[in-house]
Amino acid sequence: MKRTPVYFLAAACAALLVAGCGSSNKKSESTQAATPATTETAPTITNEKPSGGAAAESGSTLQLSADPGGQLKFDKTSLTGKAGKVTLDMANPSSVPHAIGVKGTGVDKKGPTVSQGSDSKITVDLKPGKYTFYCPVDGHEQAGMKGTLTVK
Ligand SMILES: [Cu+2]
Repeated sequence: MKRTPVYFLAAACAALLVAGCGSSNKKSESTQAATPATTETAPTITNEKPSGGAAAESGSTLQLSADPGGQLKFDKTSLTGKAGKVTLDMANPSSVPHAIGVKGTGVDKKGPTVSQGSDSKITVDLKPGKYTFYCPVDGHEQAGMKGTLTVK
């Protein structure tokens, strides 16, 4: 009577392990084979959603940074983005306050001036063309804190 439960448990465990392994393997294999991806292979590369509805979802973010050494420049002098909603996210690791702005082709938007350790962000709706991104803090753009944003 004492040993029966042990044998029973051991046998039950072994059976479960074998059965569990075997059946789950077979199951996942047959599931994958039986249901090939039918919806993800459609050629939808150029299908842009009409402007309006889901613009926020299709927006892109461009990241840049102010010069960490305190010079009046960004870490990039050119950026490339996709037409639509574009967010510029400028990190400011410098002890000099900076901000991010975009202007050109009817656009003129400035982000908040932020101090060290913060990000200045703006989101603009851009058409294809060339824009200027710059720091709107007095004198910074003139000192060279700017670059070209090309939108395609
Ligand atoms: Cu600046």
